[in-house]
Amino acid sequence: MSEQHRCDSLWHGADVITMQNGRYNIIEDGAIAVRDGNIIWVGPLRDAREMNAARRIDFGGGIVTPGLVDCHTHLVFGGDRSHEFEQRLNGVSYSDIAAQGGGILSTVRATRAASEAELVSSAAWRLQRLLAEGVTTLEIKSGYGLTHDSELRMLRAIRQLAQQTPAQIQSTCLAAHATPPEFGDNPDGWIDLICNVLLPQVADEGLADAVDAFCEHLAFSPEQVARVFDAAQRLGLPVKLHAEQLSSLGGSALAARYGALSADHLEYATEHDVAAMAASGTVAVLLPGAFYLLREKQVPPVALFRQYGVPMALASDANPGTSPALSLRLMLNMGCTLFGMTPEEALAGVTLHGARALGLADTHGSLEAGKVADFVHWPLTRPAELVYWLGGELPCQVIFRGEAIR
Ligand code: DI6
Ligand code: FE
Repeated sequence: MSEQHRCDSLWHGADVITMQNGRYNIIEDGAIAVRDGNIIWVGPLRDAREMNAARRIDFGGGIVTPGLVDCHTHLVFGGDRSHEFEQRLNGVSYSDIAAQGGGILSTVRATRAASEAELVSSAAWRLQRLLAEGVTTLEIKSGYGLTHDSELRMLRAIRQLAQQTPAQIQSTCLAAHATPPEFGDNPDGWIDLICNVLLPQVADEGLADAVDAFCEHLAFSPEQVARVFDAAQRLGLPVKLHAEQLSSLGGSALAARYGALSADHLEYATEHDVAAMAASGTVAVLLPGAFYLLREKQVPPVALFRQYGVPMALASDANPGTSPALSLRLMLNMGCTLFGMTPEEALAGVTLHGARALGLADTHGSLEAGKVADFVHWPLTRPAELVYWLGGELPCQVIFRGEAIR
């Protein structure tokens, strides 16, 4: 028996949906060999006879997918905004709520008032809901602190969640999310502080894996975003951008010029934006939760992304204002029903392309030799069922780094 056939565990007895190259690539009656938390072999069980496995685990039917990836969340925040949701449905307008100090600034106040431990424990509850549905990798952004200290506190809370949770958690600094009230008439002053003080410290302490900004009329201009991206680039941090959510400002083409990992939302992206993203390999992250909650009408240009070969990811955008989403599986359904993605594209969007939007595609997002052994067993017969069932809990067994964790 050669060394290359020795493994810690051989998981078998289910159809394996590998998602290699973003396609289902179904291996009927497949098997996955794991050593030291990594996949060393995937194939039909009948070809695994020579495997010298310390443990063999029989799933007894069903399908196995890669662990799901939620590549865009704002899970860490203080308070919630269910009262504003109710107010809006009782006829109070967004602008009235904002004029009363509500909206994003109400979350900023609650986040500033929370300790790091409180931020961790309130986010942990939401995190558990996502993980219970088979998420093994996710990203969490800062952006509700909007002071030097409270942005750092959010990022430290994210790192703490990463340490205490059996999941891969990436941290993104989104200090350029909104202008803090203290900088009301001087947004450029906040951008200066981000570029010259905050980001250097964030990089120094290793608190973020990427830098994000919100490019929109009600947030920051492409010129302001470019300054943040220049600073990130000097510090060796990859960038991503909230772009073209409510209007077309050319943010996604700007992101592409900086080789961004992803541009996110994109309802108003033009063909020029899409071509630029294709040329730079920037992933289009689609966020149907915010589209749904804001009752938007313009859908992202899915046909253009297909035509230009721009990979599409799907994410929850979990945040207290525009997407209080605790289910990535619901986003799969919405991506198809609202945006016209196919179930195969949607599943690629929460596996391989989601991993790519985090710069993790070499190690995550598909079931292939050399990648981490993160996978999920579902009592289903076809992968489209993951997209098809609307809500309800689907039982699943989650394997993280080769160990069953739920
Ligand atoms: N996009 C959004 O939709 C929000 N932030 C962002 O970057 C809204 C965040 C909020 O309202 O709390
Ligand atoms: Fe967002």
